[in-house]
Amino acid sequence: MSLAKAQALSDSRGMSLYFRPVSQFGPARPAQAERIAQGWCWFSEVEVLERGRAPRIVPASALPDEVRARICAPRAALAGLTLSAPRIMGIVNATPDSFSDGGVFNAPEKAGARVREMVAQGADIIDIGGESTRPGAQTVPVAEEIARSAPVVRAACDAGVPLSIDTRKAPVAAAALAAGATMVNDVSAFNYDPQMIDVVAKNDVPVCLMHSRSDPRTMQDNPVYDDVLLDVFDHLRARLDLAERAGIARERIIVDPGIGFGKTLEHNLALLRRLDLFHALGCAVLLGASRKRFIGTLSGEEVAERRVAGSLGVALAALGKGVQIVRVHDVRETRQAVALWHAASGLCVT
Ligand code: HH2
Repeated sequence: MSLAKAQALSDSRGMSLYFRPVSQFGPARPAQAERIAQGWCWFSEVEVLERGRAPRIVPASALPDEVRARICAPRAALAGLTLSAPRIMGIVNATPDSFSDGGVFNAPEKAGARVREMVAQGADIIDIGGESTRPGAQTVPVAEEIARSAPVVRAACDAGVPLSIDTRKAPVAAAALAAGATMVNDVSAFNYDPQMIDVVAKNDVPVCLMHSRSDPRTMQDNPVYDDVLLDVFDHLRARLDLAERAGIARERIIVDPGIGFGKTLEHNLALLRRLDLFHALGCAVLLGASRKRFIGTLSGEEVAERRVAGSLGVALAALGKGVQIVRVHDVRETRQAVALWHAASGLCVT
């Protein structure tokens, strides 16, 4: 029985199959291998995942056509930035309480200078946020979040790279877009503010939809999943469908599994080990793991600023699974690591 027939059969029983391209990279790409998003990773095999069943590996030739098309289609440029090579998103938190750099860049001039410094260090995009979403963080009133973030966007909008506004709130996104931002990063994936989807649709800008569980205040209270990888995939698929129905083209959407947002260490690792599943959504994939708690847990490093090496390890592992964008605090170090990884792996980037 072909896999497509098997899929139809299992769908009729109300079950779903999930297809993960088993990503590889390097110079020895077999002639029959297919390229993930026409980028630097390729695959000859696919892992078929199903709830309650052991995964199995099948040749890439067994992939249903629709899924193959989603995985292999080139990703569109975002705000002028092509995705044929790994991209680095630098984080600028204009907040007093972010978990690793809170209070450091919360004056517009300082944050503007930080943006320019990150661009000089090799950032391809800058993500500016005025509200911490770390576990336990308190919600910031709209006016205050605008007062923190919009002046930073204004001070940085001649920096020469796309600026993204990291917010869950429509008025904050609208103010940042008016000030010169060209992308939206919503960690609630349109769940927090019902107006956000309209702001993105009307402004016709790229948007990152991240998986998260409830509110930052409570998200780490005993998170439970049926199957974290498949649950996160289904959630993002549903958010994508919603976005498309609102007129936001899939090619303008970036998906992100949301490391640390309502996830235990085991949940984070399960997502990281099979990140390449998310290419089956047909969008660019972003990963934000920089300096996060699980890096401290696994390395024994309590101080977030000293988790750079662990963050680089995770970023390179993600890029090796074809993730197009890594969101990081340490741009200089990430740029150097990516350049060396790229050269030493003999990456094929066109
Ligand atoms: N993580 C944070 C904030 N925004 N956006 C995306 N798309 N993905 C992430 O993983 C992500 C995110 C949390 O990190 P940080 O901005 O450094 O901290 P804080 O929320 O405390 O400002």
